[in-house]
Amino acid sequence: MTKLLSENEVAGYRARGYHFPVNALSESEVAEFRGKLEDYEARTGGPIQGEMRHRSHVLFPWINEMIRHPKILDAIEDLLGPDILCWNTSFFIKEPRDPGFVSWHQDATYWGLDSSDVATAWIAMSPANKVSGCMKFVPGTHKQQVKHEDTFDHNNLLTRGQEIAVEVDESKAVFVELKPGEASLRHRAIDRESSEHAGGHHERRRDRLSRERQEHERGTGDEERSEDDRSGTIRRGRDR
Ligand SMILES: O=C(O)CCC(=O)C(=O)O
Repeated sequence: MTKLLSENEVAGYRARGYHFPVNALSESEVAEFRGKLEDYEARTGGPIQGEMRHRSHVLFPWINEMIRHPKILDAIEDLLGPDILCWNTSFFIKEPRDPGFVSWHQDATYWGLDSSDVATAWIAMSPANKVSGCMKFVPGTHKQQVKHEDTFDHNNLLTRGQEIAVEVDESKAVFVELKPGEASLRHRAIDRESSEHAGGHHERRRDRLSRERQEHERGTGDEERSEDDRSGTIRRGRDR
């Protein structure tokens, strides 16, 4: 029996490689979490930067609280089972008129995790839509891992500008539009990208995502992965 998602939603996730929207945080919870991010940014004099954007559940108590939110855990349990470890958390924030974008990529190619029991919960803390540069997914692409190259484009929000080196059928792409408090769940190998914020008077796109994996999953010794392993935290179930 599932805890939050319906059997159909779980089947859809397995077939397409993603599911959204999940009604995760209430309006007051989003307002509280946003307030905490904005307090931090006001104290430090600008948008959250650099190392603070990653593995942030070990840096900010409120993010540690957010990754343990029962709705997120229930949805992840429906996909991965009861032993859940949060392996990493990141912010991908887009400011209006900022040229930052995310190229077409699959996380699975450079994470160095050896199992597909890994899902990402992406939680919108402000509207994620075509204007603010929401993500796009290509359904079904999680079934095949493809070759990537590093572009080092300095506007690319990925560390090395990793990009899929074969053609992506963009005509099939689905815009992942979310309201504040909603989440998307996605498989680690889904093809995805997100464009720059279109600017104008629209507010910045804020979000936070956490990478979840089943505790029994073992790695391949990749260097980026071992840094994340050191900050992994059990959220539900047991460390087997
Ligand atoms: O938030 C985005 O726009 C993209 C995030 C992403 O692709 C990632 O986490 O790898």
